[in-house]
Amino acid sequence: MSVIYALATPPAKSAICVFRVSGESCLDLFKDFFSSPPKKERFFYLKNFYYDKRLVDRVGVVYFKGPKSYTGEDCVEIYAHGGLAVIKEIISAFKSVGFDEAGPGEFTKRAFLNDKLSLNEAESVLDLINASTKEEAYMSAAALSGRLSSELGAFSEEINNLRLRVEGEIDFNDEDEVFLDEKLKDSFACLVSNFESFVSKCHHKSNESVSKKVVFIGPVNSGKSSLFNRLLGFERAIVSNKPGTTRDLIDSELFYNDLSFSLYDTAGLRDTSDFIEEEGIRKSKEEIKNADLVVGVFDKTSANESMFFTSLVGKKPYLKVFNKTDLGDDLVEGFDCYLSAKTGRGVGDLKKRISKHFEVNIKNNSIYMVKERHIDLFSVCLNHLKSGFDKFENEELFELVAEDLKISRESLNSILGRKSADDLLGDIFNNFCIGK
Ligand SMILES: Nc1nc2c(ncn2[C@@H]2O[C@H](COP(=O)(O)OP(=O)(O)OP(=O)(O)O)[C@@H](O)[C@H]2O)c(=O)[nH]1
Ligand SMILES: [Mg+2]
Repeated sequence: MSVIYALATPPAKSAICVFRVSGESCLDLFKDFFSSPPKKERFFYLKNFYYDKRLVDRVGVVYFKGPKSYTGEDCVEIYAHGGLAVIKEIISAFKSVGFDEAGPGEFTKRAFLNDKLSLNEAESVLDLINASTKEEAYMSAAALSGRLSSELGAFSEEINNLRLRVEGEIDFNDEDEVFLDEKLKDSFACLVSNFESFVSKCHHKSNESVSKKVVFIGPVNSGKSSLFNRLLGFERAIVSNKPGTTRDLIDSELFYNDLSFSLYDTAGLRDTSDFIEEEGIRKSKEEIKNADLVVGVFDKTSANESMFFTSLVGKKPYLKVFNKTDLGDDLVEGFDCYLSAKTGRGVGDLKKRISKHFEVNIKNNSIYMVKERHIDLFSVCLNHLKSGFDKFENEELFELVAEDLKISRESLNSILGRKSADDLLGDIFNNFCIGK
């Protein structure tokens, strides 16, 4: 396999950037960059990195000799200063000696192919990176730690043992003696119930809960940008008493109650002849389609427009907010929240409502985060275990029982990645980021 490299940290200015390199004997190619390449494994060196005989940076280097590395191959990690020019020069240096840029998930794919991770563990790496709540992170870490794989492996073994015992019964029945082994029946029943309770400990994150996009809409001057800033806790969007201040989409991340949301401030909607503002309004309407939750912001003067916005939002989840309560005007009925972006009063209630909307219903006994693919295979396994047990109890052909057990076991082995088709691996690893 070729030697691959990737920037494992974001391609942005930062204190430190990390590069990973993997491939058999890749260390040999580092002699071009260092006056003396690192020799000792797993030791943090501080060395001058040269490209074209010029000093690029003084970097940290760690060498992992395969198979004791993430990918199972020889690996080198470089910790450089996170300047864009430094990043660019290191990439040029790597290319000059023939390193290939890694594709999405290629490091983890190699780790899987070299038996460093099972397939489901490799998938958990992505879940851990994408976890946006504390609970999701803990469940993904539990799945990645190997505990899920060993539970699955134990079930796979148990099913196999049971199948061997059932096959033994087939020979026995050949002698025309129908005799149901009660111990075997108990083991079978126990396996079905244990597997059922194991499945209940696995949590599947549906795609809807991955994105948490909250879009603020409303008439001009209602205080959308003020509320957006108040929620973020800093002045991100420009606020002014001039209607039509916001003309483009502005987004920012908000962390609240272990959840993170993307908030979008939009241009207020009104009839306008200004081309730029019109474009902003078009984007605001477009953004409603992409939203997971829409927050309509109104004040006393625009409250009567709320019906029009309700029709615009259609079936999307929608919270209607009445802003500027500090002005002391009479409150208009029919809103979900009454608040003042200026003083902050009532804003906590809005935050709670937003976070409640996205709360993932994680069952109390959930331990592992799993993929839809796993849930589908769990149900194949469970259905065949149950139908095998029914056949066994009804003394149907034991060959059919053995076949059910065989399919059950195969479905668990597919989760672990034992005998995986190439196209399945392609689907899984293409969702990864470069550098993982
Ligand atoms: N008294 C009071 N004034 C507010 C409040 N929220 C916003 N304002 C004022 O209302 C005006 C408009 O605020 P913005 O936040 O720019 O309103 P917007 O909805 O983003 O306006 P556009 O971007 O033009 O659509 C500004 O003068 C704000 O200071 C509030 O809670 N109380
Ligand atoms: Mg605005």
